[in-house]
Amino acid sequence: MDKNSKIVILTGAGISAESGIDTFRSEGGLWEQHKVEDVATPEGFARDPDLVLGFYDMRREALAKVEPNAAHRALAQLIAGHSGKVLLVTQNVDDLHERAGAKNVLHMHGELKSALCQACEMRSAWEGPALLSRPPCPVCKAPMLRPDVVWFGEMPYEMERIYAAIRSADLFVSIGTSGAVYPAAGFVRDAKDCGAATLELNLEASDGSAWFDESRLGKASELVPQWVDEILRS
Ligand code: BV8
Repeated sequence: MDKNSKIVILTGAGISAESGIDTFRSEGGLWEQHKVEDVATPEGFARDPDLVLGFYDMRREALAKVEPNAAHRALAQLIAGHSGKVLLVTQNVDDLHERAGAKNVLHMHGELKSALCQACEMRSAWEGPALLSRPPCPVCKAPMLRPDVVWFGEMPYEMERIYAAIRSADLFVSIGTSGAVYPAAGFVRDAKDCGAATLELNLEASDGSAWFDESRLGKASELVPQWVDEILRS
């Protein structure tokens, strides 16, 4: 690692846990309250659109009640302060990285604050009203908006850009993810195959821990500021 190193960071729900946003696979997590196939698949949306629109409206509204935590803020400082390239890829659909000041965040699974029109396929920044009320698409006016979120079986956004960054990375860091969902869970292997060093910061061992050169276990709000400090001082 030197001051011009290229770093690719992947974050998951665990980085937002201490801000009060439910993760997916923990006790009482999001997937315990709702079956994945009912709320995070195109088939579930076709079967019961109101259930799915309401699920994402509820999560969007909950964003107003939470704040970024020290881990989000530390990554924003790294992006601003590191003289090498940093690409922050998140699986999260919340806006806490941006609200902590991070620039150019890549939301590979989409965003709660974006709506996708099923008629004109345009994406629009979205603060509300609830999609459940079938508001008109800001572009084509059709009342056909859905959450701009990547469901199971759908292609994540900007995969080529992500793989290009991984191929030239010196360091790949995974923060707060269980390594249960692909293709994100495979990034560590791609990074290793391309010669990058790999580091995991997570509350507990993940499905991918064995693939990391180093795994630090603990809370993101403690581990991430510590690690960013090491990088900015190196
Ligand atoms: C696709 C929607 C085709 C938004 C989500 C192999 C290759 C390719 C695909 C597949 C494959 N095998 C299977 C598949 C299909 C599928 C898949 O992966 N299934 C799994 C279940 C086996 N993948 C797909 O369908 C993907 N699309 O494959 O397209 C394709 C792809 C590539 C090329 C060609 C074709 C689409 C996947 C996206 C699905 N959408 N979400 C939303 O509702 O939010 S997934 C959902 O899970 C979220 O996005 C979430 O981010 C993601 C991963 O979960 P995590 O973020 O890791 O959260 P989790 O709760 O699991 O873990 C939290 C972690 O944090 C834990 O480890 C915990 O210990 C830790 N933690 C908790 N507290 C803290 C903490 N850490 C630190 N500090 C703390 N305080």
